[in-house]
Amino acid sequence: MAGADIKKIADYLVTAEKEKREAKKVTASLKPDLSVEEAYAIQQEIVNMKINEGHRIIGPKMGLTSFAKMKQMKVNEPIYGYVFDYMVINNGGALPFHDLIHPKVEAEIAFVLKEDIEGPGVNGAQVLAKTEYVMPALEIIDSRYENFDFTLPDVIADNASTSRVVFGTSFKKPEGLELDLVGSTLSINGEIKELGAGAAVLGHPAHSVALLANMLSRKGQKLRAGDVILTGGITSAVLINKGDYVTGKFDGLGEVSFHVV
Ligand code: OOG
Ligand code: MG
Repeated sequence: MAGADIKKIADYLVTAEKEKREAKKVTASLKPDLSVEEAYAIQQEIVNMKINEGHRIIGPKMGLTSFAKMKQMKVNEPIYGYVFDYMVINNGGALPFHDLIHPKVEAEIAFVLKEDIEGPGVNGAQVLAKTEYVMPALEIIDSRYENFDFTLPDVIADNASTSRVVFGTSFKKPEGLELDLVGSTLSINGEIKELGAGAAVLGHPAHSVALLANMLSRKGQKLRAGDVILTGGITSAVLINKGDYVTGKFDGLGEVSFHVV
């Protein structure tokens, strides 16, 4: 795929994000035979554009890590994208609905690394040994595509639907925690909409970070000390609306909330 075409599709997706409107998926007409490799090249171009605009990466994120989502998408490997500083909303803070297209929320566990992690061959135990702390998070995904209707390459090109994130303000050392057994509920206006356990994420959220390190190693990249990593939704994503109060509760890790205004 020519550099000019990669740039054109990256522009198309960044414009949809900025103009807060749905776009037709890339494989609908712009590039019907888009490959996973080409999709990551488009994602990289989007990342470069954001960095050139002065935004800073806070860390990579994993997506489609739950067996339910992988089955739904008919894929057997998760995807990754990048979270930027402008996407972070304070715990208990406000999410302006008009900033987004058709946002959904999902409960996740985030890792903060104290050491670099370089694949291949990384496992969950090695990840835990290099983790400074873990914290609860709510990720707000906002696919730029109509009705969240996309193929695997489409969603990779769209930076894995990454849009906003709220991190909890209680940090826990991973030692002694059983993150696979951490139960989590996702409530909107006091009503539980989704629930699950950490094991929904590839059996254990640390496996997600390990797989991310191994996937990045194929490109000669690694995870870095200080990276804040979203490991993927424990729950399915739920549509949110103006006026909603959203709360995620995580056994032993604390609570995260925000208000859609
Ligand atoms: C892709 C993003 C998925 C997750 O945690 O699984 C994701 C999507 O479903 O739009 O962030
Ligand atoms: Mg997610």
